[in-house]
Amino acid sequence: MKATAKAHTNIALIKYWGKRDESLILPMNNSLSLTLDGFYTETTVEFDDDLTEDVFYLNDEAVSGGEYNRVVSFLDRIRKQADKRRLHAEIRSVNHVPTAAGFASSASGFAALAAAGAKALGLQYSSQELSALTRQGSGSACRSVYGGFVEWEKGTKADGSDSYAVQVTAPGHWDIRVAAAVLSPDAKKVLSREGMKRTVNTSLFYTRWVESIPADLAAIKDGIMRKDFEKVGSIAEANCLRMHATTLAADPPFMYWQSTTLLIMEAVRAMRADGVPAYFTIDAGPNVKVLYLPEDEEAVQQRLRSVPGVQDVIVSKPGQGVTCM
Ligand code: 2P0
Repeated sequence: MKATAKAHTNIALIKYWGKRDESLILPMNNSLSLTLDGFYTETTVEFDDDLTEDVFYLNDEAVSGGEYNRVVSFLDRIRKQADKRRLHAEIRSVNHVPTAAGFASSASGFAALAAAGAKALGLQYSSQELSALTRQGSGSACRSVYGGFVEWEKGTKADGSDSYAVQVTAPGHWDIRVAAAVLSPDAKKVLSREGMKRTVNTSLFYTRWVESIPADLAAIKDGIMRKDFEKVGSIAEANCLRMHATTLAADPPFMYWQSTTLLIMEAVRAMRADGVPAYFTIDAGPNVKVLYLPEDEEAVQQRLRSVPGVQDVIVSKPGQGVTCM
């Protein structure tokens, strides 16, 4: 009754932003991501008849409070499916992130937890079923079940059974790179869960955001198939800006960017003006990820490291999907 799994995080190029069902984690829109090899979580789940409650260690430290409760509720879903409701587990998770700068991701965490938890209880899931289960821990995590470019299909059913991710292309399809520029490790002021809820409920731009997704998705998938880097990068950058625009039009308004975030955005645009194709994308925080081609690795790294306030730059290639050991 013990299993270990490894999952990589992913960066959305078409963002998931807003839920239609908060409890089942069903999104308002499809999203599309690239799984990254530079950041991953390894999780071991061991069920034990002698335990009277779950215990959860993250990077060797016991976790309690909200984070612990979220893991326990998610394990409850797996226990229910295995009809082992009273069986408790020791969960040990290690985040392999090359810096302590707030890059730990719920995506790799819940994908590894779902795979290890299900395997430890002997549940045999297809990737699609595992993705739908993982989604219920954290939305973006359902995309980390697969490597390469991945689309999360929002689905239309009320029970969420048709809301899961599918692979668009395998990691070997196209060697593009993502540089993560690390800013100050300040805690997020508005967590993504709360931020998306406020945006759905109050943002003047939210309807237009949802309406803009199908065209972006069709165009970016065409760009991925043809390996048209400028097309993929420019759509990703525009989609990111639109997501952040919805937060500016929320009530009360909020923004995730810091001054260094803007400096990096300017540096990326300056690189393009100098003939280096590079595009940025930003999630629910100040850190910036930059898409570029392998031949521009040195130029991009140098430019990003020269921006005041950038503490580190971590490079990723397309990563693999979740694996069990
Ligand atoms: C994404 N983000 O597509 C978007 C872009 C942040 C900005 O998914 O509430 O941790 O657990 O489903 O997946 C972050 O939100 O939220 C996120 P929950 P999650 O990657």
